[in-house]
Amino acid sequence: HPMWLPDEALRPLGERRVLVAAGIDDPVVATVVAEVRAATARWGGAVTVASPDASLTGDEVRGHDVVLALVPSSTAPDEPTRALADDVPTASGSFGVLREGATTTVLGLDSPGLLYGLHHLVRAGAAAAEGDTPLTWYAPTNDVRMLDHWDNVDVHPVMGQVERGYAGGSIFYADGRVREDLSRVASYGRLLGSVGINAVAINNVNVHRTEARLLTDGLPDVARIADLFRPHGIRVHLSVSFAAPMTVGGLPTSDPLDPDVQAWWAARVADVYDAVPDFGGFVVKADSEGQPGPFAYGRDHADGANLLARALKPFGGTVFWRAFVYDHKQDWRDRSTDRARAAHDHFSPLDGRFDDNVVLQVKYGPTDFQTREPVSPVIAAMPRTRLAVELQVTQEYTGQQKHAVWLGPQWSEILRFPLSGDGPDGGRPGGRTVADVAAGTAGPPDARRAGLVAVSNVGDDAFWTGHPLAQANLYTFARLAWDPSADPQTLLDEWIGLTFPDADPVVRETLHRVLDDSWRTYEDYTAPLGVGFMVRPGHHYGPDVDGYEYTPWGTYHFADRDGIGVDRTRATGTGFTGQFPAPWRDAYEDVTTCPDELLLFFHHVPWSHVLHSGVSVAQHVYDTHWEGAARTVENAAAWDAIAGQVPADLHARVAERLAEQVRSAHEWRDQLRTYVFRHSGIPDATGRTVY
Ligand code: GCW
Repeated sequence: HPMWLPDEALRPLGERRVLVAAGIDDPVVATVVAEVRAATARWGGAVTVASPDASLTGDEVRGHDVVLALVPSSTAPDEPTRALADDVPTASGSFGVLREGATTTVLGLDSPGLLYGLHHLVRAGAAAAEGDTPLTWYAPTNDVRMLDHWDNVDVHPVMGQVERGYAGGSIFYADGRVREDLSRVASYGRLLGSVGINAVAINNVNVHRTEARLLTDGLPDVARIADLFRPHGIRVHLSVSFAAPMTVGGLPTSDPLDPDVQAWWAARVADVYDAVPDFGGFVVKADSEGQPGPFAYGRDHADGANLLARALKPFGGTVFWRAFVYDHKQDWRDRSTDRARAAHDHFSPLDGRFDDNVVLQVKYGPTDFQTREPVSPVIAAMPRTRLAVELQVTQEYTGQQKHAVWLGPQWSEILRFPLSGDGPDGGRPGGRTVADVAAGTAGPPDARRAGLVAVSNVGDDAFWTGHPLAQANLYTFARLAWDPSADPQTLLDEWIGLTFPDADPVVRETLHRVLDDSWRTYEDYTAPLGVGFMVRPGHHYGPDVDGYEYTPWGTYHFADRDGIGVDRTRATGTGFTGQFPAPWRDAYEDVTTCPDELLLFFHHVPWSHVLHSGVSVAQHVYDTHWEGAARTVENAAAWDAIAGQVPADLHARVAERLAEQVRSAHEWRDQLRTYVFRHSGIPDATGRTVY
């Protein structure tokens, strides 16, 4: 399945006379030429490839409908150069678009910029050939636009081939090694390049035995994978184990301050760059969920990250060091330990100690990719650290690609969240948002930029993502990584337009209807009011209200006959609210100003507590679960009604998943409503069935 690049989506471009004036020996330019060649061959247009040095006359340019050129090649005192203004952006990947007379000109600042400019035209479709527009520049907000794969080389006995993967096996690995046939990887690279992704990590952050050897014996295969991503402007990264000097290298220690350990990493990195000259760097999960780390040697995470950063520095590589560090073996009887506090407790004292080629990779929330969490206070606490925000495109806690849950609104809300502002009703204009911190624009002007990282939802499934509609999540993430201020609805529209280019308007309406509010619908029938983890332990699918209540994982809701929720206040609870900057530390502290949707994350309240919405906590659960489950039935019916208007295999796959969503949503509905009734004794005021 071609996802958002079916042949038809390239038709408006393929029907034109296109001139590409750029050096074809650049692999990304070669991709641009190949795209244009294929599209024009298919749709009847024509392509001319000119040397970048050829000074083109105005007539030569005007003889084409579309001109694709690099900025440096356009400095001759002729068109299209005279349009070049001073305000050319500097970020790699930037491009300008101009339309005069019958010619649309795309100027790439560099070869990725040319590729992104090409796909800008593809997205615009026929509209790209209408009217005159002055030169307009487009620059990515984030330098880092990355996807992490949690793919294992070996099939893991519990987690399988892809940890938290809901789309079949890995596109990289099969039968315990890197696949011979990597054609899916080539297609994937093309798709990602078309939406501006520029970095991929190809193995799980939980690094097991075989995977640790990608760094050594596996390098020729890593190089094969890098060769397939390079033409799309994407650099390959590896997740590495902090204990590799011992487990792979045979040293007696992995102490980051040990000179032999430092020399070992320096030598490994040199080998990696021999094999992959444009290697991106490492991703590291250390001292987390059993992964080794610097704590074993009494060192901190700055020592650990800088060890790897210094090895990578001479080659221009980056360390993505994850802040997902907490005690996963806590005692549920101990009410003072709060998992939500852990990342801030560990990392905020280290601000300013990380080398400039370290990016601290912070999950958006303080616990773990739940449907609803506050933003992580770590994001506000590290002004002297490059920081990337990590999202989860793979739907571990949001329906596992069985439920249609489009996460664009969730991500947009997180990215727009004002870390400093006037209060819960909205930020002060000019206040720093999560997106500003990730982009690096909140810091000093010379601050090194970072961006967004997400866990990919792709596997070897025919539709790539298991649920075909989950492709919209991958698309939306990539486009938000380019521009976090983009309206998610517009991005969904783009995705629909590209993926279903010939569809009847009713198809577009149906897709919007099923997806627009799907995140809130999912929230409605699953975990209420910011409480999380009411899922089946282990695989995390389906309801289990008390499943995690007496486990070591630090994920409790403390429901009893009187009430529910976690007291994280400074006054009487764990003090987590104190990790937030003003005004949030006070807004969250006070039950009267805490937003409803986060109430149970911050407070333990009686079942009868009345929300801002005017209903009690108990009644809120009764209502939202009933209504959320009912909406899944309406969505399934709406989808049935467009049978025959989208490809049959795709229609069938979505229909099968929507049916499972209906079943599962009713299971959630009935368990949650019944749980609340049995614990609180409060009846549902509407008299609907509780069991
Ligand atoms: O959400 C949790 C997952 C783990 C994952 C971990 C992490 C890769 O349940 O499967 O491990 O987060 O982000 O490291």
